[in-house]
Amino acid sequence: MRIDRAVLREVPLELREFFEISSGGTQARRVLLLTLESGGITAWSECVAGETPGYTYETTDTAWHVLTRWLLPALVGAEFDDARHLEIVPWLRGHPMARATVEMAGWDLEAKRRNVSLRELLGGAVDAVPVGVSIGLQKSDRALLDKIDGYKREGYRKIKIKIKPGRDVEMLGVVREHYPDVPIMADANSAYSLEADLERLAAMDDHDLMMIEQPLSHEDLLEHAALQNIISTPVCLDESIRSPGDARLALHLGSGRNINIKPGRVGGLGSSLAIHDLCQAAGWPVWCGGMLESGIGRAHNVALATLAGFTLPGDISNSRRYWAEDIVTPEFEMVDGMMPVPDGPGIGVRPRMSRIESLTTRKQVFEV
Ligand code: OSB
Ligand code: MG
Repeated sequence: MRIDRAVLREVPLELREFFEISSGGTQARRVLLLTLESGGITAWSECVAGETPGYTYETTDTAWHVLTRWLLPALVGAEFDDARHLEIVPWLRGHPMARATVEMAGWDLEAKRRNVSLRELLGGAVDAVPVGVSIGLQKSDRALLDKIDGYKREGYRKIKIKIKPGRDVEMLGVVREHYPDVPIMADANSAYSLEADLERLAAMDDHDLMMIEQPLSHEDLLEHAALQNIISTPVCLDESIRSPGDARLALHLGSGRNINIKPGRVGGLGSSLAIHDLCQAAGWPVWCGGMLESGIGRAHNVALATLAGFTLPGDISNSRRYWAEDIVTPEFEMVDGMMPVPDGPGIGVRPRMSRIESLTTRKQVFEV
């Protein structure tokens, strides 16, 4: 099989509401969409890099650069036995989100070549996955309570609340007072340090949280292990896990009790599977995170979340939680807090080509 053509597009999408985390906010994403063409098949993926280097060092623009300067020129014209392993430019260090863009389109391509769903190719067995919602920092406790109320009514099975110093323990206490039984977790996006905030972090134990996600530095597994030894709330790792090697180290050190897997953050679906397998062997649950994806990235995430180790609800919300109108048909919409898994070939949703073309602000074509 040969990659005949690759097209990288930049597609700005406005979020229905501002999404704020401890390191900053997002009102619109400049989504990079990749199509790979091979033998008449078109495969799709989305790059999850954000506007600023506030979650990781990658941004939309670094990913565009790495993809157009190195990854895509090396890919087009190359021959592969199995599109799940588009192992190209082996000397290129880092940039997992740019790399994952190619790798994930490869999985869609391989699934379509075999005429199976991405879920089936990945080895997932279920036809729907449990769904949670991630709520950004709100202006007031009242605003947060209203948001939770709405999402609870919609049927979300886990409510994730972004926190930062000053908007944490007391705020979670108010939430617990109003909703004693709702499955709640907090995500700090690395806003704390062990040295300055141990008392605050330990006080989270009072609020019966499912977990606290990435409280400490994005590259410190030792401190997360020290924290997990002190607090009883399970620690979840997000930013700290960039590869199966990081996961192995976290398991060895006891840096938490579960991992949020985002294929973009770890370089693709292959390494997501490896992390899943490592966690399963060690008895750690995993769950699928999100990066405010369009329906294209979401389809990959939903397929991944069908694997047996994904026992906690993912950040895989309805399309309309993010966008007035998604760029795929059908849009993603859960039923009873469960997201149905598309069962067509590959990602199983159809990109709305005319809408995508009309939104595209930047496009680069690579051909043999
Ligand atoms: O930390 O999980 C995170 C969005 C952007 C960057 C980081 C994170 C998030 C989310 C959103 O929490 C999850 C979603 O896509 O719904
Ligand atoms: Mg997170």
